[in-house]
Amino acid sequence: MTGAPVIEVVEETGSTNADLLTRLGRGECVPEGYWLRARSQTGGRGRLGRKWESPTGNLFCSTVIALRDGDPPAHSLSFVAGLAVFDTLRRSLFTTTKVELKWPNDALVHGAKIAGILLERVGDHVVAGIGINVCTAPEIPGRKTTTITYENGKHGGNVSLVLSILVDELAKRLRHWREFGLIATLDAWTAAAHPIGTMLTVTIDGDEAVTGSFVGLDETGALLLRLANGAVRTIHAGDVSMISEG
Ligand code: BT5
Repeated sequence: MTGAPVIEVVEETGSTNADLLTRLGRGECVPEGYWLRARSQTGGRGRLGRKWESPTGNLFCSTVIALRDGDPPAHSLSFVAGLAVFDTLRRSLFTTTKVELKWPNDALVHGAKIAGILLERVGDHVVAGIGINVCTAPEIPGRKTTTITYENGKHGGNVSLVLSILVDELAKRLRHWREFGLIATLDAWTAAAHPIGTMLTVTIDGDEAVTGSFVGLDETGALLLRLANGAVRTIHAGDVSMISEG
């Protein structure tokens, strides 16, 4: 059983993910339901060694998932976290604002990145780190970014409230993943993602670029792309950019 959530807030740290990985790595008990939030992060991390811009006023937090016998594969927690972020944004933005998940786990509003997720594993624990742009959109060359307050016409800048929604939604999505299995989570993710037929370009290993239309996910969560020659390619890892909706 998972206890009631506990949220610890610190003024500043390098990276909330790094902090939880260190604690777990030295054998400290960090129970599921524990969340670490930093008001400011000096070394926010993205995937593959990239940087997460962490201006004060945004949400930076990490939590731990303790893997259990019978859980779906750990990598699929990326979809669980993506859906929790999606639900959080849905509850934090005007109902008319369209939120879209982008494989593997970006959250976009009108094509601009509003949140990012970083999953890192140590033994039988996964640290899920989530950054949500609440008040400040960093300027990043070649990339559109946005925030909850920008999309809401300056409303909704309460970081604690956004976190309390996220804590609730992650617990719900985690329960659903454990009770109903991976396929149910993948179906929910597909419904929240770019529509079938969206033209995507995927960069694999930093150099190979593959373009095709989004067919869906396979039963493991890999991305299925229909190429120009009609063949369907299965992609297990890569960075996606969207070209258009087909
Ligand atoms: C991510 O990586 O999107 C994962 C971000 C996870 C951040 C959280 S914050 C709490 C926890 N502690 C950490 O240290 N990390 C986690 P990726 O898919 O690799 O995207 C990184 C790319 O997004 C960068 O290379 C930029 O192009 C862009 N980016 C960086 N900061 C951004 C921001 N605040 N908003 C939108 N885009 C950003």
